[in-house]
Amino acid sequence: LVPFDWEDPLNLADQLTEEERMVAETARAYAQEQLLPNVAKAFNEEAFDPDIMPQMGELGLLGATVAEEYGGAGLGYVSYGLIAREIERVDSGYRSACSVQSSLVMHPINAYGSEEQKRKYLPDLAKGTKVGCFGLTEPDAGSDPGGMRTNAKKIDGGYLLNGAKMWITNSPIADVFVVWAKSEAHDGKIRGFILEKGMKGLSAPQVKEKLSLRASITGEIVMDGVEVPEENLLPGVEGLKGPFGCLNVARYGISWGAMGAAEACYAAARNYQLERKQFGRPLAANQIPQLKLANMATEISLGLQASLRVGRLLEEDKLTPEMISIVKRNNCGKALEIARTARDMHGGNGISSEYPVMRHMVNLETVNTYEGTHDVHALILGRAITGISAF
Ligand code: TGC
Ligand code: FAD
Repeated sequence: LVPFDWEDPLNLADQLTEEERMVAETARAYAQEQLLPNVAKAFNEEAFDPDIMPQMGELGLLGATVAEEYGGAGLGYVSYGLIAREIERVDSGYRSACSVQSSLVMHPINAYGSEEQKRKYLPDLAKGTKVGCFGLTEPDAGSDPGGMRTNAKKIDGGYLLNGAKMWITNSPIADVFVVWAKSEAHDGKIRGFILEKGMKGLSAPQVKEKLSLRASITGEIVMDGVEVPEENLLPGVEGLKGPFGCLNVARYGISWGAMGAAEACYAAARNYQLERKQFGRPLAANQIPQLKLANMATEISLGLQASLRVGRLLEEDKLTPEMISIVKRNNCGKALEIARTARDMHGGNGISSEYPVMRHMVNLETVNTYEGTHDVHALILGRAITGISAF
């Protein structure tokens, strides 16, 4: 009989190719050796280390699925998911930085951009020497991005953008801004624009004092009559399917990432329960903790299997967005539950930043909300199941 591996109960590793295992090992070594030692300080001080993006770029962790001719690594979607899992095992904020750059900035330029745009922006974004952000959400348009107010007016040689985006990962340090706006010249349809740091009228103030995702930097995007040249319009898409196409890939990556955070909490809880003694024996000798650990191992291994299945379908181009809603919603919700349980299993120590569990727990509150809240994904599924839109 093959022995049971508590860290990989359903032997996921056996379902991966040699290349995928190597990608995961590279990402894991980087995350554990370079990110983990500094994360508690970064979280406590609400500081994002700017060296992280070039470090990830150097290892090929940014734009992993983008073709090598544009600076990407030309890998499959399962490799992309494995990278997200390893980075988020350390912190959801670091995975955020990585997935925004890869799925929400490089992906739209790669999928909807002109040849010139791809050659101009993708290589530096892949290296991490340029940082990108994605502006869809607004102060009054979150779950309903179709209600956005940001607009583009046609002017000679380009467009004039006015509006404000809110809760934008990486925006205060971004060089490249992929912004979605209603364009008067295109019958009011939503179009994507590439803005660059330094454009007149563009600013990105930081949102401070977040209680979640503190190792990630978040801000606004304020556009006060920003002149954007014609060649910075993304030519290949119009309508909400533009941003949603990017969200499909990002949400899929998050489904892996959330499981990475859950695995970190499960491992920490197991370790703590084995080491801590109360009533003269390890906590792990009691039935209730064993039940909790069994539930964690079950949810994590099922969640990872589901993400792997969706990743393979994505690679075969056989995917529907509802499948992504299933894994994004399930894995984020389950990870949050696991983090809360792991925090409880650490007793008083669980609230200290010496242990990772409370940091993961508060991070996962955001992960459960962004890229479509838990309930919004239920409604996407409900619409597909019943044929009736509840929005
Ligand atoms: P709806 O009528 O459903 O669709 C409008 C058009 O879009 C198309 N579409 C999709 N296309 C591709 N993929 C998908 N998943 C798509 N979903 C819809 C649809 O076919 C239609 O196309 P067309 O050609 O007919 O116009 O639109 P709706 O307004 O009813 O949408 C409802 C809803 C709830 C599904 C949608 O608005 C939604 O998903 N809301 C959640 C918003 C969200 O996820 N925001 C994320 C912001 S970015 C972010 O959070 C980044 S955090 C990153 C990090 O730090 O990691
Ligand atoms: P709302 O839409 O106002 O929702 C509030 C509550 O109402 C939720 O519980 C929701 O589920 C519920 N609700 C909404 N509509 C319905 C309905 N019809 N039926 C039932 N319940 C409903 N956005 C970007 O564009 N780019 C980014 O990089 C980005 N990064 C982020 C980083 C952080 C740290 C955070 C917190 C958010 C980020 N977001 C980003 C924004 C994120 O996507 C939104 O917060 C999210 O989509 C929810 O929108 P909202 O906050 O306006 O909440």
